[in-house]
Amino acid sequence: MLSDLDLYQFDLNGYVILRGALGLDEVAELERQLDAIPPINPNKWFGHVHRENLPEERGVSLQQIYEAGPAFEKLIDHPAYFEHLKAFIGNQDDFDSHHGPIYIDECFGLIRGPGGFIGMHSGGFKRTKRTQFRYHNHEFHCGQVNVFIPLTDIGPGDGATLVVPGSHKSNLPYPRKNPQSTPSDQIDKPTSPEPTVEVHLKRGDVLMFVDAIRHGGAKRTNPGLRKVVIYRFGPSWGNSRHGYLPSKALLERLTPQQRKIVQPQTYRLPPSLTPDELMAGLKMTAPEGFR
Ligand SMILES: O=C(O)CCC(=O)C(=O)O
Repeated sequence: MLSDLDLYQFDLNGYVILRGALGLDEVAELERQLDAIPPINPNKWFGHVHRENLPEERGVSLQQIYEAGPAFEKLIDHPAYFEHLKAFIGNQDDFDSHHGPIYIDECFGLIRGPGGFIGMHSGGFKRTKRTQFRYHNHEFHCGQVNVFIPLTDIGPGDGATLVVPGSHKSNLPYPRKNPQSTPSDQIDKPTSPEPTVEVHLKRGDVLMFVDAIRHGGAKRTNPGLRKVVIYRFGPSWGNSRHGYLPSKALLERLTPQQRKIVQPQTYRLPPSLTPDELMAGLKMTAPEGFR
């Protein structure tokens, strides 16, 4: 249930934690379906799930995870956060929502072991339009809102998500350079000089944050794996971050509302178009092109 406090905190901090939003049985089922995916090499597919080619410390990212089973399909419009998404992305009754309420531009399962992390990135001062935070005319208009679902408890040493509260509105980068930061701005707790907060979560909690907030993932120092699921939502005129297409089987299984979120656009084609011409019109890339 969307509360005034959720709206206030999301505006103020750039993130909100929905405690106990999912049932533990739902989380267990997500973990079971994730674990059922056999090991995949980078840039390879298992069915319609694709493993990204990430630097090793970022872990194993299994893209198009909504193809991995019914528990993941439910996350497309889960009632625990669906109203939050519509409020944070905004524009529910005008030209911006012409193709539907919202769109998933990326969804993946992410598994990280000891030593894994992702450096701090993003921040309001970067001003990217895709990830922007905006509040205008009594409405949010966010470009990308992330739904972060832990499948394991995440506490100290587990590689928690790091956020700089309020940084989705920042105009300047943090001024003190970290001597240990690499050119690609990779820094990690506890050496990060930025005023980060570690977001500790229990199974069943859901973290929602606007991608414009400065964020990263602390280095995991504990043994074992951190397993999470991340769905990124934006306006229905967005497009897939990596160019993935949902499978026909998935689209057929989904409810009309879910189908619109996975594939908002419907295409108008002239009757004379042959299947060959249609395929030629789609720009295709070899899987190796992905990053
Ligand atoms: O892995 C994490 O905790 C942070 C995730 C992240 O950086 C992102 O979703 O952009």
